[in-house]
Amino acid sequence: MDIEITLTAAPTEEHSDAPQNDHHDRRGRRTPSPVRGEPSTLPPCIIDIPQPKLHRSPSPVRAIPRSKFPFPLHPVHDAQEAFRNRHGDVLATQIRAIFSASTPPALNESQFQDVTVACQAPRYFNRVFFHRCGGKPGGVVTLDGFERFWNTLRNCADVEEMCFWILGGGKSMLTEEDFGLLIQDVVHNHPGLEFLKRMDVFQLRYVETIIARIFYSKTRNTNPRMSLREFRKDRIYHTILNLQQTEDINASRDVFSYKHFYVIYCKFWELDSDHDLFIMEDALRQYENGCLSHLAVSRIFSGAGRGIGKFDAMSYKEFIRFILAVEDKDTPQGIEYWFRCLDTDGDGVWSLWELKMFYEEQRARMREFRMADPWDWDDFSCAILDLVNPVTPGQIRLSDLKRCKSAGLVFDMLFDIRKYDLYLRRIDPSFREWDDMYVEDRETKEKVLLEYVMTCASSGPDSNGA
Ligand SMILES: [Ca+2]
Repeated sequence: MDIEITLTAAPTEEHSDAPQNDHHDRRGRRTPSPVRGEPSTLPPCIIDIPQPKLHRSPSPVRAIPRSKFPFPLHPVHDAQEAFRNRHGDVLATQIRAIFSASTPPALNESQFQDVTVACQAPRYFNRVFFHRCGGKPGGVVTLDGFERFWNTLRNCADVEEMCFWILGGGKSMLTEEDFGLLIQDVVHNHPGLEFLKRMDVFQLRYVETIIARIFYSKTRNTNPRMSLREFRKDRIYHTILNLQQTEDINASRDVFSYKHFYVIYCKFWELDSDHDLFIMEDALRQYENGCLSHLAVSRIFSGAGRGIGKFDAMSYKEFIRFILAVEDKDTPQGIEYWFRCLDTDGDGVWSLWELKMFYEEQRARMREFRMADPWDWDDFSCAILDLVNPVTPGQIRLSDLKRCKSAGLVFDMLFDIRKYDLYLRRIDPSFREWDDMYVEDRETKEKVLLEYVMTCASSGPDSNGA
């Protein structure tokens, strides 16, 4: 997932996900689509399709044995069968040969890579695999140690499930700690991260950032544990596998991007003035020149965004979740984060009185910054309801926001004055020409980002993170 950080006063593309056929006037009001009458769904089928005739089988009906589950846990197919066969004699012979080539027949972490590769696990699973087989730092793994752990993997359906079990050491759910050795292996051995070798503190922050991003991106991110289903859906195995195929870790725009990490950490470092790795509420109000309303920041510190208890100081890990949510409000994770923040009574519904509370502060700030004439509440509430089009009139639910495709704009209209101002500028024809110079060319945007990183590098934290 890309992190959209606004680097300069230049507008960005943060609302590029807005619906293509929805057009809004200067106040965000929806205006008719230029494609008039375009249906939102497929037309009803009017072709008379002949129904297939049912044929009774002459053979007697056989009773189908009842299963313990309504459906098989794993679909049986050729690839699965092939994988299980590989767990058998062929692989066992290959692994024994690797161990017997060493005298005594035990492998250190580096030598164990041959075993990891033979088992089809990605290269960067080596350290955690070595550890699961009984290997200590600087120690060795014996064939017995390997076989003891390997036998617990025999029922895995495929290599993805095998890697899940290696990470958790046999647990059915993964925690953030389970990813520690895996990410350390990447940090210590990826050629693209050679420059981090003597920067212990940055290594720690980088590992922390990646793990926080992995768990933020998962389906149910308020649950601190990850299921096999989530592991598969988020394609974590594939992300790790891709790492060994690219030397430039910034070439990928996934959770391992060092560029993203640096921007996130520099933003935190700017606000954490005493560098104790905690940010107070007053400091977070300064984020991006105070773009967020005080009420929104207060709700963040109430823990509402993540469904946790109130906290007085925001940790670096908490800040990562915040910045991902605020810079990419249109993702499912961002929508859920801000929906909970604005649902002040926690009843799962945005009532109009809750929205009014947020808009009153936003409106006062718009006047303070001399932005375009702010609407009065009646016009504003109509515009919001028009944008979201909730199933129940006057009540906005999470499902309404996810469906409407304009959630990011709705959030900006309610509490993010910086992005709302950028939106208003972008839809104003007098700003178009200037806007096009900065945002239409993706390469230009990348350049701006790199310049920002370089600026941060020259004035930001040193290699000790202080
Ligand atoms: Ca509510």
